[in-house]
Amino acid sequence: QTVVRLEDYRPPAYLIDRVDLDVRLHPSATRVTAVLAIRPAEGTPAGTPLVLDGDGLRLEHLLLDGRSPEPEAYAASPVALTLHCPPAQPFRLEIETVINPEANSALMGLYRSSGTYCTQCEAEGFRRITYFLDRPDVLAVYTTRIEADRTEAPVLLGNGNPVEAGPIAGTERHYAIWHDPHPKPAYLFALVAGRLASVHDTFTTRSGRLVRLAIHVEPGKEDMCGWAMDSLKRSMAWDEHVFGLEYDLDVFNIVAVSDFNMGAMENKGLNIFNDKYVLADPETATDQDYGHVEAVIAHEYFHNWTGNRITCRDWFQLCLKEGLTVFRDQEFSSDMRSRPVKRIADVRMLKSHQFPEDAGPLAHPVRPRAYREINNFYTATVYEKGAEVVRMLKTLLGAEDFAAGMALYIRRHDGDAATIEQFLACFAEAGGRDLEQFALWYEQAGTPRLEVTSAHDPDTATLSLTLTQSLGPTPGQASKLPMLIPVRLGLIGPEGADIGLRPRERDRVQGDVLLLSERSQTFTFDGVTERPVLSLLRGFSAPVTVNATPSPADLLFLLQHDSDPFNRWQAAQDLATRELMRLYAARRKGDVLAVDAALVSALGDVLTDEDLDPAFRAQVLHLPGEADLARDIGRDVDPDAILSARTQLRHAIGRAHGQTFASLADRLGRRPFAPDAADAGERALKGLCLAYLAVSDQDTRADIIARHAREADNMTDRIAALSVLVHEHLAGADTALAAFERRHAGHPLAMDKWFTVQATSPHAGTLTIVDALTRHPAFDWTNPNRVRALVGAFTTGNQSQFTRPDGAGFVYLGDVVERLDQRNPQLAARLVSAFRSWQALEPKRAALAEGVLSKLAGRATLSKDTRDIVERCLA
Ligand code: HT7
Ligand code: ZN
Repeated sequence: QTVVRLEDYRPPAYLIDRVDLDVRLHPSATRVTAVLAIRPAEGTPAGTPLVLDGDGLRLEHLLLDGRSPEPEAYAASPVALTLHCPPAQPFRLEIETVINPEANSALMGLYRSSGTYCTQCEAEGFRRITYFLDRPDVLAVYTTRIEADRTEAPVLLGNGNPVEAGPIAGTERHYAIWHDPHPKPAYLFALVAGRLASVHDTFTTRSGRLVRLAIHVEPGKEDMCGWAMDSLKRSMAWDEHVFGLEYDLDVFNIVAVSDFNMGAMENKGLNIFNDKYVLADPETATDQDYGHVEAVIAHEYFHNWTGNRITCRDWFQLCLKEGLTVFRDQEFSSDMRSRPVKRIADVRMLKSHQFPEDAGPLAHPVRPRAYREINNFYTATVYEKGAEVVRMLKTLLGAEDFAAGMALYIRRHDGDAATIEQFLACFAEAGGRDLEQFALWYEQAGTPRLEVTSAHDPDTATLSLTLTQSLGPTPGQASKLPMLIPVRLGLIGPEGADIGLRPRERDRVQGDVLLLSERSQTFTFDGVTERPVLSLLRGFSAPVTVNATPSPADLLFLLQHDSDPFNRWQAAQDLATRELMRLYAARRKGDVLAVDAALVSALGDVLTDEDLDPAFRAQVLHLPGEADLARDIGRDVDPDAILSARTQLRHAIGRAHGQTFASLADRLGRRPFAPDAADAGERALKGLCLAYLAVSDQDTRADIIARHAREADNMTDRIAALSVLVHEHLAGADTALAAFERRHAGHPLAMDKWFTVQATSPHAGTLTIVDALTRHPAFDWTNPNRVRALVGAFTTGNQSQFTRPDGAGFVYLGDVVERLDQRNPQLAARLVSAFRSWQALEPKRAALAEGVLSKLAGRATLSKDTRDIVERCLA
């Protein structure tokens, strides 16, 4: 397989200034005529061949400046159209291809989802539509004529602004022409055609442009678009207000489709979404879904500037648009909701998805240097760690210089296909900084580890703090250089108040941020009369792990007093993790220890502290997950012992505070549903109370929970109660499952939750149930959402059952991957990534996982996508 390397990047030899597309839609034979205005780039020697990319294409006709070229002047294959000796002057190439959208099960290029024609061109899907220079640094102005049967596709949408539309006389067909004045790479091209219903609104930009907004969905789903529309308008206003960025077309269209490989796509003026991230009503969507819709709508909208107006030079720069845009959507959600709770949720996500990636065979830098299949690099590292790197930049520069850097980046690179170097240069310039060492965050894979030791001297009233960083080897990177790590620090006095920092090394400390740039550095603080408690890495100021060994008393103190809410939560997590590790170690030796009563009591204090936001309380009482513990254990992992340790601690907490859980569950979240952060927080805490109540010794617990499942008037409460019934095997679970199924049978996204609840049950029969559910009428192997909700939830959300000691979970995933691989390689490759931490498992399980991976690797027909992941897992 070919490896693409960053160092091999060369600017394109030819440029395409204009693209005129004529797409005559037909289910199995869509005719695409592309007229390309091409010219040699400056410095291209005359006679340099022009090689256009294709993927599975067949050339029907070719005209060069209006004439058929001689057969020996070109070569056409499914993967390339080559002009051996193109003109040295600008020329026009007219290319006709015929493609089959109905047969396109990979969901890349032009395909059909429930009858709607739609496209997905990122990263390399445009080449499945026509031959093209399908690379992000070739920017063209597109005009698209779409033609289709009027009954089959009354709605015709393209990029940019609508130009004209009308019937085609004497036929059942009609057409629409769209023009996008903003030059763009092919990956941002889109068209949609189908029987769609629409919801409309408007937004007036601050410079007075009236933008017509529309969301297009399957007929009957219009009532579920209100939240998405509201989120869109808030996103547009926020981007103007916070970044000074306005929308730049007269229309903004969003289309929701049910078959989609990822979350959504930021095509210029025509965002296409997985319907999961558009449709929301209280009956079928949880608070979490509302949050996701808001965030994804914002994310795709924000791409209009960070991604579309300024795009990537090549796919190695993917984090340039994705990391930055995730940072922007996180900030948006923080402003819309509780900032600390959002930060906790984001860090939880980073630690559970990105840290394991960084710790295993799939580790790669935020900006990778090589890939075999670019689709496999839409990862937590590029997205979430990429966002953390931007966040650190803001921490290092301060809000003002960061804003100046962003403004310069937009000013300087509008219309460019840019690089990380160019992005960083703007911040270096605006902030007057040297960011050379900081740039290592983009280059070095792995999660840095910080060792912290401190010494307090009451005689001199000084505190010295020594920070030592290390970064282990990752694939292709044996040794690493020290990074620039911003460590936000608080010192807390005995009364619980912050002590002002008086650092000696003033040039290495900015406000409350220590700048760790060497392997080991000591920071000295004066005026510290009494031993302070350290609050390290406040707000999770860098994506690192910290080894500081504070005493349990100090952690309890932080949980009670830290002025940084993030670190209060972190202290609870550290306490719980420590306790779980102790219980785990004992269970591995066959012992069962008593649970630490101080931890249980401290969590009870948080639970009943009415001064704290319910959402925050829910986060504190939510114990680290099984996969989080596995990651911290790191080697020779026994998932069954993890599950037992976690279950033991949950039971201890449930038993100690059973009454409180029961009464809170009764009291909380009783207002009629509204998707705001305050109400959502109450529902989160209520759900958590039900989960603990289930493992308490309250006699009526099963009845109470079953009642919650029965009487819930919204999906958040219903699914929370149902999960508890099913996962705890309580009486009433089957009845509640059946009731849910009856209620939501006609709604696939709601049924996905029903699949997920059953797939994530930590009981021995779960795999058999998962397999049986694949034959349920609501399940569909061809729909990625269904597959992810059932099989994906089992492999990534049910550690103990996926890693069953008999290896049946691994074999099952291997079979599923083989089954899906030819149909939808991207989906298969994502699913097989669940093996990424196999080497950390205890030897017997590891050998079984390796066996399945090796068998897959031996399949001659494996797709490029899946083979890439499998072989990297085995390397
Ligand atoms: N930029 C979009 C990425 C995406 C994608 C990539 C590969 C295959 C299918 C895909 N669909 C969407 C989404 C985003 O990050 O905004
Ligand atoms: Zn994105």
